Amino acid sequence: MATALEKWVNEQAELTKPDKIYWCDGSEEEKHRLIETGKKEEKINGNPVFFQLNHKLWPNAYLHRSHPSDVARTEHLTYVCYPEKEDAGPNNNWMGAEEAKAKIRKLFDGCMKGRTMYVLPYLMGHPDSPYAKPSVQVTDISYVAVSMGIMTRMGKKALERIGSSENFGKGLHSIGDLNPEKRFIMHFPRENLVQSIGSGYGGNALLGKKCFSLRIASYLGLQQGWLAEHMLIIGVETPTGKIHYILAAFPSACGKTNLAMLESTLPGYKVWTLGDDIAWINIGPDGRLYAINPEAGFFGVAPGTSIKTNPNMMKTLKAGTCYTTLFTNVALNLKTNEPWWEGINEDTPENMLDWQGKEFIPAQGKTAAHPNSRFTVSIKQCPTISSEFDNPAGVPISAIIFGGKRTQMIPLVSESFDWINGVFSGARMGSETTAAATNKVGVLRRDPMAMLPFCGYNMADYFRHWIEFGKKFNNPPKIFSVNWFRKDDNEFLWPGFGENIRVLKWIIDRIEEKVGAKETPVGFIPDINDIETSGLDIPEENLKKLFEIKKDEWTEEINDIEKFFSRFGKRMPQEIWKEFEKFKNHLQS
Ligand code: OXD
Ligand code: MN
Repeated sequence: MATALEKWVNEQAELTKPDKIYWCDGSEEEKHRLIETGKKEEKINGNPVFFQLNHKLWPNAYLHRSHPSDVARTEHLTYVCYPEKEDAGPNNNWMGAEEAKAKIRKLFDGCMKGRTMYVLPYLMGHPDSPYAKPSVQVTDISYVAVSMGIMTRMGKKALERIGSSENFGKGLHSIGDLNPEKRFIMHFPRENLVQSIGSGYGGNALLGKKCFSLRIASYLGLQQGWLAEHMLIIGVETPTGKIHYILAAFPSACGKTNLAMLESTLPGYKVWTLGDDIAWINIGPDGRLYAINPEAGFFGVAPGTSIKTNPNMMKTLKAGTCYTTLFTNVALNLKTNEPWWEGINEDTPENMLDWQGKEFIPAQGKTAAHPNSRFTVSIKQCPTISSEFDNPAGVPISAIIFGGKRTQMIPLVSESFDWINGVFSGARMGSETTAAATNKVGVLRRDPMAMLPFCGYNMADYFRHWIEFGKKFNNPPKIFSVNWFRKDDNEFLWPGFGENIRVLKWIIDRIEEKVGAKETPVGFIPDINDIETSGLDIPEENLKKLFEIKKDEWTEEINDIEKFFSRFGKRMPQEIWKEFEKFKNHLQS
């Protein structure tokens, strides 16, 4: 008798009518075969799905060019579908579950005719982890099948974990005809189901990532008492050899990947990488918080990545002797057949194709690589991978950091007074938008805990969940806020990148109770003498400016926070409003 999984896959095939069905095992040998198919048989916008890059310099690396209208997450076409609109909240686009299904069903009907349906059984999390979740995605494009093979643990172990159970994540994906008018990313959290059509872009199409591991998982976390967060996970080793595990939430394309594999400029400090995008946080058997990275790879932003800004990522990208690496929408150096993007090095090669495969003419003033061009690469290639990466229990958490891209006002680092004040500092977070989504770039928007585009339910309930969750575990981690991006006279005040270890050091000194701090309305801030600046050429005046809190600058911010919180009406927890009042009075007094 067919299992629930086989039955579900057959139903998807009956609807989409592929010519062939192929069950993926996730092996490297299979990736090579799928890449050959993508090179020879499948087309996107008239182009083959993959181009081989210079394997001497970039082992196992391939280039993919997406449809020019399909280069980033499309938040306006992303829906969370519950029977009641209130359950999706003002933070989500909502469509009634039945209406959504009827609408999208028509688009899926026969959409795989002439194509292969790839069946991808995968696990988010280590196969032996009690926190791991099995899922299956079907898709009709080799690029998504190969990418999911890099980003998840795919194959036999996932099938074993699903067995005859009905309890697995379900994802139906097709690139459809790539027409943005017929593009929808629909989530049905109560059914553990995602249906996505019309896009091959990472966040819209690799359903294990944002769709399942954040939107659906955040809802599962609400039901089951855990958190799914848009956070990197690192272990920071101090000169004594002690390792503190830290989580950090930043909006998309704000440097999470760089921080996740930071090359320390302070002797004796070292950062170990566990994840660069998503953390699932559970209460462990000893009552402490533990985090796992459900993913197995990085889907990072290429522009700006270089030996100077992120040497460990450059090593990761070139280490692909065992695993496949993909580049999406970067430029191509025709002389050397290498990938290229703005910021990779100082020179712009002469003979290049831009991200769309057209001759690159610098005088036209456009970038050669798309600003949201990406790499997809296995975490196993990362030279700083933590020895705990495969620990099924996860790592115990000492601190949580919230950060946004703010050119004004927000201090380099501050520490919340307690858990609830920390939840408030995450809830009031704002950040300037980036090219990771198709919205306008550089506009300030409130992005609580960097989860605005990813929380799969009403964020008022999400804040309440954070508050309630905080009452259930021992040794609550301290909560910090950081901002690497503050400017004065249009110049960044802080050097960032590897120098951010100095901020991590202060955070650890606070955890280890080695230094005091000054109380301000936004939390405790360092005495500037407690920030280690040896070997760093930064004027004291700039350090002071990094921590300046000017009352008049905050009026607009306070109003904006109040306006944002008010959108949640009565559902907003009173505890958050109480923190807001304290914060406002403190800033205005
Ligand atoms: C991502 C994103 O791809 O946040 O990680 O957009
Ligand atoms: Mn992300």
